[in-house]
Amino acid sequence: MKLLVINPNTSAVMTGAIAQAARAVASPGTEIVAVQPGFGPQSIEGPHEEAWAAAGVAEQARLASEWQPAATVVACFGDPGLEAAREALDGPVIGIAEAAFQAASLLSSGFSVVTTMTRTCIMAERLVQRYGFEHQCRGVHGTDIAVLSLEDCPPQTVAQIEAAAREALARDRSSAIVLGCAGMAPLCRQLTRTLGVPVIDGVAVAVKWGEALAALGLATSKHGDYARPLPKTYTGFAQKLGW
Ligand code: 2AL
Repeated sequence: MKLLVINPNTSAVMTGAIAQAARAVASPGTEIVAVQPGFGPQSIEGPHEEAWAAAGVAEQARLASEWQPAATVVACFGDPGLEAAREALDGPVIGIAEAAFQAASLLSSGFSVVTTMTRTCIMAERLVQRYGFEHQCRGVHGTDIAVLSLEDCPPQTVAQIEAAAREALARDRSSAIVLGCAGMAPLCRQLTRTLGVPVIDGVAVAVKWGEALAALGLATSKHGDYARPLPKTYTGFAQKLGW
C-alpha cells in the first residue's frame, strides 16, 4: 500500500527525517511517500505558522486526492489541517498528536508531553482538550528547543529532552512520555532505553495505525462532516486547489 506522510512544515531536512522514521516502522509492503507543502513556514511554533501549515496540508491533501493514498499521516504535533485532509481523502488520515495520545492512554494510566518551545504548550494543551484526553494527560512541558535545531540534534539537546522527561515523570506522577514534535522521532528508541518507560513518537504510531486501518478495509467516513468539500471557485494562489 502507498502511505502518504505529510510534513506540514517546509523543511526538506525534516521531511527526510520523518520519512526515515516512517520507513523504519512500516511493513514490507508499505511504500512511504513523504511530502511537504509548496509554501509556508519552515517550522511550526505558533498559531500564525500553524494557520499557514494547515493550508499547506490542505494543499497536499488536495493534490493527493488525485491518487488517493491507502492511508495518510499528518506529521506535526499540532495536527494542522487534519480535518481538511480527512475531507479530501478517502483512506484513514491520522494526526501524530491524536495517535500518540491514544497510544499513551493504552499503555499507561497517565502520560506527560515533552515538546519544543514553551510557547507551543498551550497549543498542545488545547489539542488534549479537543481530543478528550484531559484525564490521561498529566502535563505538557516545553524545553525551549527550537524545532529546526532538532534537524541536527547534538547530544546536549538529547540530554535536555531526557532531563525534561525525567522531571515530567516525577512532577506529573506519569508513566509514559509523548514526544511533542515530529522532529523528535529519531530520538524515540534512545529515550525509551534511557527512561525505561514507554516513549511515544506519534509518527511511528500513526504509520502503524494507518496501515492497520487500511488493511482492515476501514476508511474515513464520507457520511456528513468528512464528505468531499463542495465545488466552488478558489482564487489567488489557491486557484487550482478547489473541487
Ligand atoms: C512541531 C512539529 O511537529 N513540527 C513542527 O514544525 N513543529 N511541533 C512543535 N511542538 O513545535
